[in-house]
Amino acid sequence: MSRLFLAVGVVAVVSGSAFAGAIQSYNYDTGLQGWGISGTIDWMSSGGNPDGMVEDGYYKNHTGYLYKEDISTTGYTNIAVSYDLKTAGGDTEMTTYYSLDGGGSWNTAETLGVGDMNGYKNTWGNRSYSLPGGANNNSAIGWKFECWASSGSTIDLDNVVVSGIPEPATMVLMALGLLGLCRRRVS
Ligand SMILES: [Ca+2]
Repeated sequence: MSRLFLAVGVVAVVSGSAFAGAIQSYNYDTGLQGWGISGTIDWMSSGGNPDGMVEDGYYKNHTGYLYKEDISTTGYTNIAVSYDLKTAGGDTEMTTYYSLDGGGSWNTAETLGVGDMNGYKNTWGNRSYSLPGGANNNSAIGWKFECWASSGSTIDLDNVVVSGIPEPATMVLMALGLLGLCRRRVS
């Protein structure tokens, strides 16, 4: 048994440090990459960080939505979403939502008021949000941006990344594989 615990420990440490990273990445360089839009949001072929991006607003003074409801985190835990944000012009506001059931119900992740959004005026910044445990190993994660930009103002979004680390069950399977190798060597 000691070999099993050793193997589990080694794999867990290696997985947690070396294999954490992007599960899905969306740079919008050549299109929406499966994301849906409604309201005043449009895909733009330039102006992003870099290249293509998604933009809300500009002389529209209404609300736009950018959303995806079928992001899979199967096999991963510690799920987080990060994205690049830039604003321009006057007042803007944005609320982000996550879904654990393919868009059936939405939960507020963050609400960014005018003051928060002004911190991203005319320069790209990055924000990230950690999802709750229900997002682990889930084939139907949803993420939604709700953007409001006053007339003549814009909200730019780029580089949405869903990240995580391999779930424990995956690590244990890898450890059992190592244990099997140890036994073959002994016998
Ligand atoms: Ca881009």
